[in-house]
Amino acid sequence: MKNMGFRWYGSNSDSISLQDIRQIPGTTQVVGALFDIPVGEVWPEDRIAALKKEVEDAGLKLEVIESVNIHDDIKIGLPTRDKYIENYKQTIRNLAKYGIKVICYNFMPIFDWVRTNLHFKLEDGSTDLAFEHRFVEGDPEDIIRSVQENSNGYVLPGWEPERLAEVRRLFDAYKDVDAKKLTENFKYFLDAIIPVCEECDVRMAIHPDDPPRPLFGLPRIYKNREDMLTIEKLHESRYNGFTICTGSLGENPNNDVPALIREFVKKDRVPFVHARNIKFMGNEGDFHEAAHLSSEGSLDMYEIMKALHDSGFDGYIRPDHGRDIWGENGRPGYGLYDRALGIAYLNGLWEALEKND
Ligand SMILES: [Mn+2]
Repeated sequence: MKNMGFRWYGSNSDSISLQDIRQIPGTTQVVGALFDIPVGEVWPEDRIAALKKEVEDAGLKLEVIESVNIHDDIKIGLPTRDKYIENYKQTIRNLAKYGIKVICYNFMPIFDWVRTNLHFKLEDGSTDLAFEHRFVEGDPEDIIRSVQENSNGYVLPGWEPERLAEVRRLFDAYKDVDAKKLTENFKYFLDAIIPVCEECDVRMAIHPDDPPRPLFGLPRIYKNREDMLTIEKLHESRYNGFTICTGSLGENPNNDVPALIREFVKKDRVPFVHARNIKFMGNEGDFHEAAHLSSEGSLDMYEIMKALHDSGFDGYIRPDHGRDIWGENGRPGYGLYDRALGIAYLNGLWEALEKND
């Protein structure tokens, strides 16, 4: 696939080098970000320029940013949101100057993705991320402690210590924000930024809520097809797009992921795809992540790639979380080997689909 990418955390905080990524066959894009800029601040041009140069010097491209996170004041709808929205608009303009085409982001309150085990052991001895609902029925602070104790010293996206320290304050701030209010605040944000995106040719790609269900009593607004129909209408524009994360959406067995791809790619609303597999276990909605192959999980990755192919998808795609294999003990979900295997597999499916035309 021409725009196959690999998520990278930067030379200071990723054990994987750009040269490692360059050596994964059929990989052209780095999906990057400036992880140390506090949420809500403008991304400085010189830092964007330096990242871009570093990636290009390694023979790769930087056209997708994941993520430019959204300040909680915007999601809560506080008066201070206007200041943060202005900053966000300036960040979009700054990124556009350096050839960025897609910004992946999410609109989840307080937490980014949630897992209850970062080292779930599979039969073959590899480990991956898992989610079991029974572990999140209690106090959010229990799960926070568990994530911090199990992340191998890495800071996971959305789980930065400075955010977690104020989690109690945030829960209080969100107490009057239900799904309706969150959707209104989302529309307010989109109405402000999408005209800038149109002007700069940068497409927004919201990531699904992960897992796609309410947690700790907090609302979730991108869980399924119905939510996608609502979101696309909040601001009608191809610049108001989706990241289709096959794993996140697939974590609800009622979501037909290939059908969602066919519907929304045809509507030109899918600039970015995360391709990964999950395997259901135990109670409904419980799962562990899996190698990318259809045979290893509950999702049919051939049907997913076929849906992309049949719909004429020409956006950006990357493998999503991988297992820790072959003795690798890196950032949970973001090791080198299993994601590289994922790319080889996805590219193989794609070649077969192309040649079958
Ligand atoms: Mn994803």
